[in-house]
Amino acid sequence: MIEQWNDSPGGFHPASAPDYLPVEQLRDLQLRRLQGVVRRAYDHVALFRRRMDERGARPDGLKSLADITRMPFTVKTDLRDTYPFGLFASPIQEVVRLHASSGTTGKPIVVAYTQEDINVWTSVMVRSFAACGLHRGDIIQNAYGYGLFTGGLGAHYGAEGLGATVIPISGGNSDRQIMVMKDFGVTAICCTPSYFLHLIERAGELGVDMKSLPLRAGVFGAEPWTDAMRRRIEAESSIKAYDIYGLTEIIGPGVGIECAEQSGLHLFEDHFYPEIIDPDTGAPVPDGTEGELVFTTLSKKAMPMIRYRTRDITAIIPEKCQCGRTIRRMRRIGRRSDDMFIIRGVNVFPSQVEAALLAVEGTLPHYQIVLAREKGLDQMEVQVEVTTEVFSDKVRSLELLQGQLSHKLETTLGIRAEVRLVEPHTIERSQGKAKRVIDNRKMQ
Ligand code: DLL
Repeated sequence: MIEQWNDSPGGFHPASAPDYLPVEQLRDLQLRRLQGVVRRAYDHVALFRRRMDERGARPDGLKSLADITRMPFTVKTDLRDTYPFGLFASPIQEVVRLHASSGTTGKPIVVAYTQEDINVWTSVMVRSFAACGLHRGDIIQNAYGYGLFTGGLGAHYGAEGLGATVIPISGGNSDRQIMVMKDFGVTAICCTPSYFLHLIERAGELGVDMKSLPLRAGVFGAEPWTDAMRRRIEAESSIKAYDIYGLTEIIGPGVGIECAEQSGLHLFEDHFYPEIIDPDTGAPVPDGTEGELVFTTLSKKAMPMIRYRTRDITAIIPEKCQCGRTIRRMRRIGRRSDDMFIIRGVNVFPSQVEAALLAVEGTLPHYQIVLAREKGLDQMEVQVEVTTEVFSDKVRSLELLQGQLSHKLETTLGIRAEVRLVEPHTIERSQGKAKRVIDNRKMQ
């Protein structure tokens, strides 16, 4: 049986069955699991018990999914304040794995998994890969970092669980990545989209034509990337680029993934209950409306999360997906509520800059935003690499491109930005999450 589903692109993986549950059944399952996880959090985690008591929100008061709004939110600082093990709901004897995510400041946050949690994580990653059309016989190069970061091991277990062949190469050493990709006949790669762009570029320099390789799918996530970026990736490598989403606090990668339709990310809502709230008031917003994404883990044992505020901004897509999955979709995450910066009173998100830059021909998908303060005034410089042809062309064409980009940025953002065209390779390449904004204002 198992052999048949998993050897062909159209095959159905049994692990994907919950993707297609009738909605009523899914809601029943979610409610039962929600009641269980809230009870577990209340009984085993002091912080959750105190917060629920303060609000008079008892676990046995949860009669419907809508009652979830009575529960308190959890935020990132709660994980820092209880560092390292304060939110664990299982004794350490039952914890088989720890991961951690480094924040921008201070101590990392630590998360725990029981064996059951690892099994759930593996299953959502199997479902993720299956949704991208991967199956047994695929050779998956896993270039997410192995270690405390969840990307490496999360994708690794998922690829093995799928029955595929996994190459645990981890991030970095681009020349070796390209050699392996070519020599081992890799059919799918997992890494951040920015790192894959770097690999495309490096392959070109090494004389390897990615388009002629068997590589056909990329499972890209861990950082925001636009549709414009996807088009560049797909055009330059002849692969299909899928968006995968997840976060350490909830499980790691595998919270949501695109299917073949590539129109929004299906959320594995039988395990992660999504809500969208108004980030200012905390009130739920209707499907289709943009707001902050909040998750409650429905089956986590070692470290349940109740109404965790991700700071990621998106909307639930109300329409059914063409693929037939019943689990809901969210729009791609273009921004976080905390990656916005303010320039002369105007709110700017890096993703807006990316979309504007890539809309203009002659740019390369490598850019950085540098913020500075001169004489008390905020300045924004957008550095973008341009093709060698443009760069070696007459000064005139550089000026023309610069003018086009300035105009595009101004109409998109509503403010003027300095545009600096730089030669290929000027901007630092990342092996993991790209750093798009350098804010020098605080240092001045
Ligand atoms: O980045 C887990 C992951 C690994 C996801 C591999 C996908 C692939 P953290 O380091 O905790 O976990 O970072 C989580 O990264 O809240 C988002 O802001 C951002 N993020 C993750 N995936 C996407 C995505 C991993 N597909 C934070 N699009 C999240 C946009 C993403 N942002």
